[in-house]
Amino acid sequence: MSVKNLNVDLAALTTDPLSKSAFTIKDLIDLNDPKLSYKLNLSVIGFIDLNAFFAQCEQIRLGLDDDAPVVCAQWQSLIAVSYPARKFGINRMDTIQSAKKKCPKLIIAHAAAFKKGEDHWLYVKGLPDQTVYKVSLDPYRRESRKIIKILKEGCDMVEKASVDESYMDFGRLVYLKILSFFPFLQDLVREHNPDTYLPPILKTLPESLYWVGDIYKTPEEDAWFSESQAGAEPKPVINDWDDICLVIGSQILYDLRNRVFKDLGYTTSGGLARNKRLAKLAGGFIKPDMQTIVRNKLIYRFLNNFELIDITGMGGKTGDVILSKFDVPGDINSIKFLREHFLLDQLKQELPNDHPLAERVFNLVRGNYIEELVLRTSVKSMMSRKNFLVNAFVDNIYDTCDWLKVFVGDLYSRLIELDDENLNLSMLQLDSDREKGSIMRPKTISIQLTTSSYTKLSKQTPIPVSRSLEKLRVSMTNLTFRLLLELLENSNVPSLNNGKRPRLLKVTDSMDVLKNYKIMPLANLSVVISNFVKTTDSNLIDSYLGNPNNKGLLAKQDIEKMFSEVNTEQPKQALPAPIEKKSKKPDQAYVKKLFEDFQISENERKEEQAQILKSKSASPAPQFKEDKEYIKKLFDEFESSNAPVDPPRIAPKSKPKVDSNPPDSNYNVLNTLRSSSSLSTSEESNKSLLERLIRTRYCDKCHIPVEDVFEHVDLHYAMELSEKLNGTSNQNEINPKPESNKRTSHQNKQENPKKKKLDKGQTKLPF
Ligand code: DCP
Ligand code: CA
Repeated sequence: MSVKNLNVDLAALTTDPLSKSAFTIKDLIDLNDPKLSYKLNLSVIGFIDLNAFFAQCEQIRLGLDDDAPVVCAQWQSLIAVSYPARKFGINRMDTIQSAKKKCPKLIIAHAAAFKKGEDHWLYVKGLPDQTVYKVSLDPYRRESRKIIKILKEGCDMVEKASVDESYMDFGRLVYLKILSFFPFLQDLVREHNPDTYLPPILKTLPESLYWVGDIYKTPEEDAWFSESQAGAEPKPVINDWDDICLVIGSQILYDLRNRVFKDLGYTTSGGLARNKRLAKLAGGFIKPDMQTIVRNKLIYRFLNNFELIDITGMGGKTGDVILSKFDVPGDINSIKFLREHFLLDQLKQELPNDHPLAERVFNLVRGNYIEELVLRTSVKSMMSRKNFLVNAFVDNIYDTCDWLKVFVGDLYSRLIELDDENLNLSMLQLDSDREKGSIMRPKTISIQLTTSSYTKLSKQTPIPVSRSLEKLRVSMTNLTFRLLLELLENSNVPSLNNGKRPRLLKVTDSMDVLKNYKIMPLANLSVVISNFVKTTDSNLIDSYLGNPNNKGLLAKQDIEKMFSEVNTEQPKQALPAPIEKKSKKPDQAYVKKLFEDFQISENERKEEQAQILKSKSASPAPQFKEDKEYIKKLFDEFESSNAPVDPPRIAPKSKPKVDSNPPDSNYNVLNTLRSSSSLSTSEESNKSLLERLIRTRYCDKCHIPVEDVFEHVDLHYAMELSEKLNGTSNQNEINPKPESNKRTSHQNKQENPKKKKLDKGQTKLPF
């Protein structure tokens, strides 16, 4: 049901009561218990997804009409495409140029950005210069927070699943409403005979009970529509109390979506079903500005619109392995096939080492996979990073410090957001186990950098825990500067600091001196805060190493002061952590693992990209369709440079912890291998590949668009290495799989009805 064009059908519901209800008094009462309400047959879980979220944010910020073709850009790439723009065949794989060709009147709103040296973001007129700006997602996170606040005001259990997606457990709301619609249920609840069955539903239901949204229908309901009532909407039949719970849920869901629209102007798509996975599939079923409801009796039929790989968690290698392992024929619906041909024991037999996966598949294909709502995600780390363009590598201390300031500003905004989330959660979502007013603070800060010759270096130090975010910001700024200088001083990369000792820098040094203080060009730089600890009002240690009165931001001229602080002796606890010694000799097993990691992730990504590219070339203006899993993965990668992330997924174990020791201990395996002479030719070629990638974001070796250029070049190194170690070429394996092997969802089923069977072992890795 659209929030823009309200057209609610108030006609009485069509009922066909079962002679005996399938639900007991206990089932009903359990709806009122948040610890149980998500896993019942009467459960009512809502899902809300913002339509073209970043593009909508920009449309509203700029005061544009709803039908304006707006896109949100990050440099030359599109990160969100409004629905009016999608009508021109524009999608996220377009560049600004290709999108403009499709729609000359396209409105391009570039995301906000931090300017080098500034600790706050702003909107730049036109397209910002990538060499001096770093994109900020803060405006979208702010809007996201406002939306979540509205949802939490209307519902006691809200899980924020991503920047624009939320799950809600409507258990309590439904329980209260059902008792008020049907007062006789109150007596039954009071009598408390939990195992007694509920009476059959009434033939005539209260007038104020009506469906809101698009109800997924039975074949009979659909037939009724096409044969006898052409032109009129069929009335989905209500049989039992679970249907009534969903009717009530559909009203609640609509009400929440409507509040978001009325208060903030955003349209959303909603889904309603008895668990999270189903609700999410329902939410994506009709977009934009609609909601889809899946009744329990329709779950199998509804699921048959999707393929296994459409379900969250089954999109990558896991889904492919299952399809191949169970010989799912390419031309048969995979969910239906698995449901009809395999019982749990058979699935377990085929997956002897992974019974939990067997159970998951068993339940997923039956729409019976139950997950609790996650109300608070524990943050592990946050990273702020910038990849520098090849012609604008940072090569002096002054500029490096300017970027560090940007990163600290970025992390600071995200810490504010984190506090906001934690404090709001404590206030709105009452839970006896939860500590009130608890906030999270990082205990460790590190800087990480990659030089233009691919050497990765990092150094970390503890951060004094402070409740005041202002103090924390000043600490973070001081510490990153100090870490940088220590890293330069102790670096085993001879040219990193041009052989000079940074500590020779003096307070009195002018900006010119700092600017002229050349270091080896940096290809990327990041600041990571980690080791978050939960802290409350009572147990805060408000220690601060700097001047307690210094609340202000650090202006450019403060850099001198920082150098002065850096030059003073550091307290003991700020010394770097001990280094993990690493053998200089490449460890084959390790490299194998490293390569497998690359292979898995890259293959998944390339398959998806190739599929999208192919569908683009097959039809000049294809109906917009994106694989949510793939997009989420891209988004995660995107977030790795902009939002809280886990440590980078490339060779995490090999990350040099602190690079202040003798040369042999500090390089990661890839770097060690790269520096071996046998790879020097390919190193050259990969360097020029990197330059091309940075310019074009398109790999002319693999013929695919590339998001993370450094990671992609690493893949090529790993490929060459694997070839060298094994004496075989892996080129075939990294090429995207033929499209015919990829399954399609309901949205593009008609475009690609023919599905081929996966070859057994196709996902096998080259080692
Ligand atoms: N996002 C991004 N980069 C990506 C994917 C997403 O920056 N590769 C951002 C922009 C999106 C937002 O995340 O607006 C939400 O992502 P969705 O996948 O939900 O996509 P949209 O909201 O843009 O579109 P839809 O209406 O299809 O949900
Ligand atoms: Ca969305």
